[in-house]
Amino acid sequence: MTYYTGKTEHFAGIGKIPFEGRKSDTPLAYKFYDANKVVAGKTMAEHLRFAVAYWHSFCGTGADPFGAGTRNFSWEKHSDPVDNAMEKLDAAFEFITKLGVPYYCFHDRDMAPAGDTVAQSEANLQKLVAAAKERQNSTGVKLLWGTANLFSHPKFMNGASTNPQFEVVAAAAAQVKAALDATVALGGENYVFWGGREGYTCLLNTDMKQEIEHMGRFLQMARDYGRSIGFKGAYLVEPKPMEPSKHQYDVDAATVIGFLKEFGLENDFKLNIEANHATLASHSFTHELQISADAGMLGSIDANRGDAQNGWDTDQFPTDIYQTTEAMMVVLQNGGLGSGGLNFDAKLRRNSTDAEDLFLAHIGGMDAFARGLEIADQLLANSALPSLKSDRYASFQSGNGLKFANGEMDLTALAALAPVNEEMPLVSGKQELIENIINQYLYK
Ligand code: XUL
Ligand code: CO
Repeated sequence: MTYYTGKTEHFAGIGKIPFEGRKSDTPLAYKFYDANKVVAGKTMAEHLRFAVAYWHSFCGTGADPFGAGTRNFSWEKHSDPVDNAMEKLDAAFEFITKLGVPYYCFHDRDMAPAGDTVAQSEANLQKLVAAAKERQNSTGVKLLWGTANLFSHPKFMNGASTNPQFEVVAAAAAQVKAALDATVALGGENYVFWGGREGYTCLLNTDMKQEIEHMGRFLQMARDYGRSIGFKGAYLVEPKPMEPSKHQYDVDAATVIGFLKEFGLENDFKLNIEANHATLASHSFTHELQISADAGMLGSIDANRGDAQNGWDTDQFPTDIYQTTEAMMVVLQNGGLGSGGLNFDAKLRRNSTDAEDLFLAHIGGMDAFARGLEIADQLLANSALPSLKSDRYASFQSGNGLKFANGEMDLTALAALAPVNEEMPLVSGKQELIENIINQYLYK
């Protein structure tokens, strides 16, 4: 992949990021992410399928409730917002190709500004999609997923598909339809639904049953429309328990899996698991991945991290190799992510204001996952970890244990097999041994 520049080089002075290995002290070089290195039969690029998030990387100014943005975008220099969007697209492809990442993802409104009418908004999006398609073709960069922003505009203050006002539900449909068209036009491999305001701020004025039924119906309609225009990829729901709503219906992976099954969506939909959403739901990232994998519904990952002292969604770039190792063990045991990948739904800190900071953040995140992949592979292939887990269940592998597991006995038969004495020999969980082995492999 050679890097792309439009008329202006927006990240001037920064070239293509090379792989230099762990001994390198060059900040703008990969230490662990070697795209072509083979691990467990596949290249790192094939395992990790990294994607750059359009919204944080090219739209997030660093503004927060207490202060204005701190990042200045060199492409924001035109009077027409569509011209700014076109130049932002150039900057995005320059960044993505310099970084050497194979995928990107976007919300409709990240890429193209809304117009005054629905028709104008759709025309803006189509113009940008045509330009994005050209840049995809000339660089080989691909679209991991598209989505619609159904949470920023004031009309979505009470939700999109779950809004108590029918007109807003219809407006959400127009946006999702156009975003599905855009995703298909760009060969997107997945389509994401994150229900940012699909929930409530006050239960006393909310008919939860009706709202959740509307959400199910809406997703069925979106699925059918996407299939009718040739979308063959996976639909993904991204769980998050709260923020911006007090309560979001897609609380966590287990809740979403139950919801998808209730509405007959389980064959078309999988889950997009975000690390910081997992912790916001009082789960670990690994827990959410494992629940999804166990249901055969692990679709894709929004790779980021929270802050242990903060309760909210800080969307920081992942750096913790212990976490990425645990995550990649689940992914490897799942046989990969299928059409999914690892999207950096992460933003720079507000005081990271140098042009190179966006590169450094992604390099760190990619290296953390690449190293996690290597360690996970070694743990699964060479350590006692897999057998320490399966040995705990050895008593269900034959005899009465197997009969029980296969549903071949009733409670009376099971009770008759109880050991005579209340005291019995117990099998250790070996947690400390497992934790010691992981630490040993982290530094091997
Ligand atoms: C918000 C979030 C979204 C989704 C896509 O917390 O994660 O950016 O990933 O809408
Ligand atoms: Co996300």
